[in-house]
Amino acid sequence: MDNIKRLRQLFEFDLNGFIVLPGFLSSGDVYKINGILDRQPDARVAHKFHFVTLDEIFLDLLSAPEVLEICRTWVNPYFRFDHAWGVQHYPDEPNPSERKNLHGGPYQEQGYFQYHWHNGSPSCSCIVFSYILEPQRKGDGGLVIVPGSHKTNVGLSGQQVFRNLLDRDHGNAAWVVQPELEAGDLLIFTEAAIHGTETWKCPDRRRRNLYYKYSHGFMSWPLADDEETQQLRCLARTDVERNLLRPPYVSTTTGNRLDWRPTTITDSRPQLPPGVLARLLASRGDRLAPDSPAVVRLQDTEADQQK
Ligand SMILES: O=C(O)CCC(=O)C(=O)O
Repeated sequence: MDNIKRLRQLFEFDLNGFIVLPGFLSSGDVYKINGILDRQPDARVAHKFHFVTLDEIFLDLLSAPEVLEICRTWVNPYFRFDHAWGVQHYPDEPNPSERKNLHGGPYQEQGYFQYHWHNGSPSCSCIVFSYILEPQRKGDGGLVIVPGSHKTNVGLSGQQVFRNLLDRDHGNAAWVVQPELEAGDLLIFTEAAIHGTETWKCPDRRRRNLYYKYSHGFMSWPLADDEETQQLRCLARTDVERNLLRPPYVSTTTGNRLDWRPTTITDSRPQLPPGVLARLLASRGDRLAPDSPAVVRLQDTEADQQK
C-alpha cells in the first residue's frame, strides 16, 4: 500500500480511535456471506451469533493480509486472534431498545482495553475489525462510538458515561457518533474507545455485521482454548493461521532453554515503523517537514548508534 495512505490511516485511527475502509469486501463476498448466515437456524435470532467455523470464507477474513498487517503494526508483531461473533437486529424484533448501551474505554475490563504508543507505533491491547454486511445509515442506530475517547483522561467507563452523563440516551450528546456504513465496509476500532449499541430504528432493513477481535499475544478475552478456538485450529490451513490461533502466552521455559513466542506473520519482511515511514515521506519533499518529531527521533537513534 502507498506510504501516504498508510500514514493517513494511522493518523485518523490515532485521532479518533476508529477508521472505516470503504468497500473492503466485494458485493459478491457480502452476498455469499449473507447467504451462508441466512441458511443457519439462528438466522433471525436478535443480537449475538457465532459464525466463524461455518465456512472457509470466514477463515479467509480471519487471516486477510491487510488486516494482519494492521495488527502487526497497531497491536504488535506477536498478536493473536482472540474471538469473533456477529450481531444482527431486525426491524420487527421485540424489545428493540433492550441492548442500548455504551461500554469500553481506556483500561476497562481488567485492563484488557488499552491504547498507548510504544516505539513509534500504537499498541492496542485489543483491536476490532467489523465487516459490515448491511448498511447502517444516518439515524438507523446500530454501533455507536465516542471518537477520541480511547485517550480520555477522566477515568469514566462507557457504562458510567451512559448512565451518569447521558441519562441512558445517546442523543443527549453530539459527541456520540453513529458511523454511516455501507455493506462491504470494514470498520476498525480499538476497544479502548468508548462504544456501544443504539436501538436499531430502521423500519425496513436489518442490521448485520461480523466482529473479529485480535489482541496482544499473551491476553485472552474468552476462556482460552474454548471449543470454537479448538475447532478453528483443526481448520487452519497455514502457519500464519496456526500462529494466530495459538493460546495466549509469552514464552515457555524448558530446562535451560527459553522458547520465545515467534512473531505471528512468518514471512521475514521487515516492519516499517512510523518513524521510518515519516523519514521516507520527508525525503520525498514537502509531505512532512524534515524536522518533524518522528524524523528527529530516527536521526537521534542513528546518531546514538554511531557513538
Ligand atoms: O455492534 C454493537 O452493537 C456493539 C459492539 C460491541 O459492543 C463490541 O464489539 O464490543
